[in-house]
Amino acid sequence: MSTMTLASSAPRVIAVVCPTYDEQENIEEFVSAVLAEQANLPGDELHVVVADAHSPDRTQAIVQALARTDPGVHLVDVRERGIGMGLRAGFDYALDTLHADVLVEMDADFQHSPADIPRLVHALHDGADLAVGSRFVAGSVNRMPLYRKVLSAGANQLIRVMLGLHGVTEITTSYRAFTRAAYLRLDRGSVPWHEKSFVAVPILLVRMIESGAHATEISMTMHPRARGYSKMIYLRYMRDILWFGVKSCWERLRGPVL
Ligand SMILES: Nc1nc2c(ncn2[C@@H]2O[C@H](COP(=O)(O)OP(=O)(O)OP(=O)(O)O)[C@@H](O)[C@H]2O)c(=O)[nH]1
Ligand SMILES: [Mg+2]
Repeated sequence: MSTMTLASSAPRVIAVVCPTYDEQENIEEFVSAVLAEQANLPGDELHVVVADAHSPDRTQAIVQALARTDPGVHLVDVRERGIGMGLRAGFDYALDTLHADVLVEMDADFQHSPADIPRLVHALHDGADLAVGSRFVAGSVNRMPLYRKVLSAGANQLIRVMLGLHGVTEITTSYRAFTRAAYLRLDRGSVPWHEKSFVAVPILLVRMIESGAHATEISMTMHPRARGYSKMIYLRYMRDILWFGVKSCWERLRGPVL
């Protein structure tokens, strides 16, 4: 388990990394909702890193304008599409430029509630390497439509069984916090950042746990998207996640393939 023992006066730098593509309807309100959580994280220094895939809408212009007046706001212009590429570029920026102690990974469309950030971060301060927001633990509220609840419950259960993953109940939602050390310990070459479906999100979590991260889960509130449009391509994601599950299951039983 990593420790975050720093000089007592040094604030811990918390970087909330959110990948975006065409989020002009959400981004300004989202950034200020995240930064408002600074009030609930005394002793920490909160930053928001928007890792935008060169959106054709006004997302970048809005973030640039915010960054000009607020040193806690950062824009990373990610030239390649895919949520994985956004996450990787955002994490790199947070580590290299902000020297972040903690990385928080979340969506920028208010499906993940900024109000849950302090509990994710506190779980790390209490000793975990990795805190996972889960819709499947006591206290969680899931306001998604029924078909989405069924899909996510099915995908999570299937992957857990195929991988023999017992420590966590939530693999697919991109709402987590982890220490700098846990991220650096991960074999980053084993995460398919370039995949255009969202499969990098579950695989990142699995690889982090495989690399020895001590994980804990916290309850979360999940909302349906209220503004903007979804970039999720369900069939592709389901195909990729199933393939990952089958490959991992095979490797567990027979040794590495492909
Ligand atoms: N950098 C980057 N971010 C992306 C890309 N595609 C989606 N995102 C962001 O990733 C987050 C999740 O994408 P969503 O479209 O909300 O996917 P979802 O939450 O599974 O689907 P909905 O429930 O319908 O919203 C959002 O913040 C998006 O703006 C991409 O290609 N690159
Ligand atoms: Mg969404």
